[in-house]
Amino acid sequence: MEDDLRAVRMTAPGALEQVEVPTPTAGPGEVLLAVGAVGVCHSDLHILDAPPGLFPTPITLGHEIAGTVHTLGAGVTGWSTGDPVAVYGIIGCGTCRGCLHGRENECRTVPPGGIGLSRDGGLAEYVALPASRLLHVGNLELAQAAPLTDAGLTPYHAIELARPALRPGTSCVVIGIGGLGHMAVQILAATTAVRIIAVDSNVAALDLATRMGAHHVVQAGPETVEKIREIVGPAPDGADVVIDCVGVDPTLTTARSVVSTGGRLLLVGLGGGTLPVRPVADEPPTMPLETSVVIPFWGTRAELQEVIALGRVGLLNADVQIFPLDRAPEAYDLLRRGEIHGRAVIVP
Ligand code: FEH
Ligand code: ZN
Ligand code: ZN
Repeated sequence: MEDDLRAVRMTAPGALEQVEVPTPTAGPGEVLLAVGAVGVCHSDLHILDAPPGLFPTPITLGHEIAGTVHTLGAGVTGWSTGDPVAVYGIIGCGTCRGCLHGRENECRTVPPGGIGLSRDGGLAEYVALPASRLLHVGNLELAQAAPLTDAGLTPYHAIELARPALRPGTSCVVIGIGGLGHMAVQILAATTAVRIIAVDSNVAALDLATRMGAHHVVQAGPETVEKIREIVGPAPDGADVVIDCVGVDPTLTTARSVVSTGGRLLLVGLGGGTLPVRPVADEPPTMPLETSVVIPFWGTRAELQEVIALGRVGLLNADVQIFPLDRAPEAYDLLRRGEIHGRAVIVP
């Protein structure tokens, strides 16, 4: 094993650069993974932009990882060199109520513990991580398997939370057909019989949504709400479920303006927008009665198993844009400028 490897690190708050670092070794209970692919996630931009001290530096970013097992640490069983795997990125504390119930995405650790969050991630040629984070991916291409671990898992978990409302013949609006939105459309098409309405300002994204199973598309603009309401009907009826994959003020306003009485708003996008909550009062309410609002976070390991199963039977395919490791900073810049469609994936 050569001494140093290439990694893309947050070397200081806000600073992303490619560096040479010593090849990690697999500790007890860990494996050394040869990284096959790692997705470029908007949350990495939030990590880069976070207040100093919230996330450790230097840290190798990348929390959406697939690869092959290179070496096993002491005590690791059930895995073999060469196994193709996906990585469940969360590392829960194991003792809080969320973790005890298998919902490590509800872990009370702050900031969230995880690969590429609290310890080195996958933007490198190799990464050491707990064997407990691995899941088999079979013959899935690694550039397809990596996006499943976050761009797929996060909307899948959100849809699972809303599944009781996703009855045959109901309607679900997906706002923002980017890395998570295009996966959300596929998951709805593969696992429900709801009417899928995709909303985005970009025509190419709407074309992608149609190819992925959306029944209606609405180009966002001055009349977004009116166009959606032509499909879901007038207030106080409306969309049974709205998944906002963007999370900025305009999309949150659209979401709360089209959701039905008794509907569910899933705020998946971390765009920093505000959702005003004003029940019936002197002023008109900001949302209909009986609206449920959920802020999903990532997903569980059990759900990732199901997401991988969808991928392995061809029902969940990420629209990927491949970049080599040394163009990772460029990929993040393109993502920040809104110029990545589908999911950017780094292949070291
Ligand atoms: C990852 C790390 C920190 C915050 C949010 C995220 C999401 O991308 C997980 O889906
Ligand atoms: Zn992410
Ligand atoms: Zn915990």
